[in-house]
Amino acid sequence: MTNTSPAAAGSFDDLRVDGDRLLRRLTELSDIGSITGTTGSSRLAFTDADRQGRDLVVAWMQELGLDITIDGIGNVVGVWTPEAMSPANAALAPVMTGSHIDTVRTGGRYDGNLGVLGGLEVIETLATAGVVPHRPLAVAFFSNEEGARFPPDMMGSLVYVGGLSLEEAHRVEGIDGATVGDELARIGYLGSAPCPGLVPHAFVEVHIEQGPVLEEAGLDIGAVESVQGISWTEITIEGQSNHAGTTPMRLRHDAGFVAAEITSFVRRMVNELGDPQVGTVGMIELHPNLVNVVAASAKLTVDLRNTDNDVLIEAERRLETCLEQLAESEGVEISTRTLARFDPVVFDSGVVDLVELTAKRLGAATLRMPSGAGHDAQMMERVCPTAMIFTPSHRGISHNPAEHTDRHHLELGVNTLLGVMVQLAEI
Ligand code: HGY
Ligand code: MN
Ligand code: MN
Repeated sequence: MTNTSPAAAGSFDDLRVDGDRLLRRLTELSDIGSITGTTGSSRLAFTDADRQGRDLVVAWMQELGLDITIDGIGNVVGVWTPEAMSPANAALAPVMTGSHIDTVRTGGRYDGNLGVLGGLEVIETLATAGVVPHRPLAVAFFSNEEGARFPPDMMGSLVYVGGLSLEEAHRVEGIDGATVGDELARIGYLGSAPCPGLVPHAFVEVHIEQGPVLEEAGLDIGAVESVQGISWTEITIEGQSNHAGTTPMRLRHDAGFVAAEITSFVRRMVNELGDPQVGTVGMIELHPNLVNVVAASAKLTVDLRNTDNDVLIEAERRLETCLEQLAESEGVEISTRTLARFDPVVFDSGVVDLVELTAKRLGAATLRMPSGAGHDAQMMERVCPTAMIFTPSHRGISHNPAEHTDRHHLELGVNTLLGVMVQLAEI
């Protein structure tokens, strides 16, 4: 999409979202699954807390009179078609925004929630002002963006764009042994709307940066150009449980030691490859996990990311070599399972331009930048022109209940979203 005309820019220049209403909704949503003493929440995908969050946002969509659909992976889309819109325009594909409302176990108030509630806020602001865009607007929340309970991440939006079959997604077993299909049915969000879903005219997502770049540079808005590649691997190590006191070191097949070696290897390898390569061992489980037993087995996860897919592939190769060497030297069996693998994604330059232009018109200091985190927008880019709007994260903290973005930047991000959506509707 290259002919992004700023012509419509003047039509909403003086329109601003209602910051009080936005913050009120963000607070009310984060009170569900709230983490005591913090502003954060824990709403892992398809848990009861996720269901409660869904019910709340669906109720807000109903209050706005949106046409709501729920699909087979639980994605929820609300479409706003003002009565005053001409039938011809009402029949056009909508400009869509959205994000996710599931969280990690140590979730913050804004990750994902800002993108969904910001979309509601844009629609309510336009409806209240009597502004009729050139085409319908839609706001979605996609299921299981985090992938922390049921991998991969961005599962809902991946199914929405046809990148994963509904059957395959339903069969995914979570870290607690439940399956996606059973949990969706249990919480009442196994919808009937078809997957792949409605293809929007364009998609734009506002999200906190979740990193330190904007705040450290004293900037206000990120015009996100790309998302880095993501590689998640689950590693299972089968050793031999033995007595911690009587077993000489030369006779040990210690799965716990091997897990620790892999963890330190990942850090060394990432340092050798240098920025922007990142690597994380976020989960380690030992069995039987007892003080006086050499660990029989271990399961751990490795999250590798890079903007350059060739370097990411090199990192994966080095990890594989490390596992082969450890299996040999420690006499253990090592098996791996890919939990997620997404190549880097480049967003539509025309939409990125529009984000940058609109934010600048609102007085923001902007930066064109990549995203370190995965987002639903990276899946939507497969089917329509897409980009993202970043707001700064205080001290770059996220996936942490202390996650914070100040009100000024929350409003600036959602006002940018409003401008971009109205202009995209004109194109
Ligand atoms: O893992 C991610 O980047 C995102 O938070 N799902
Ligand atoms: Mn997110
Ligand atoms: Mn997240």
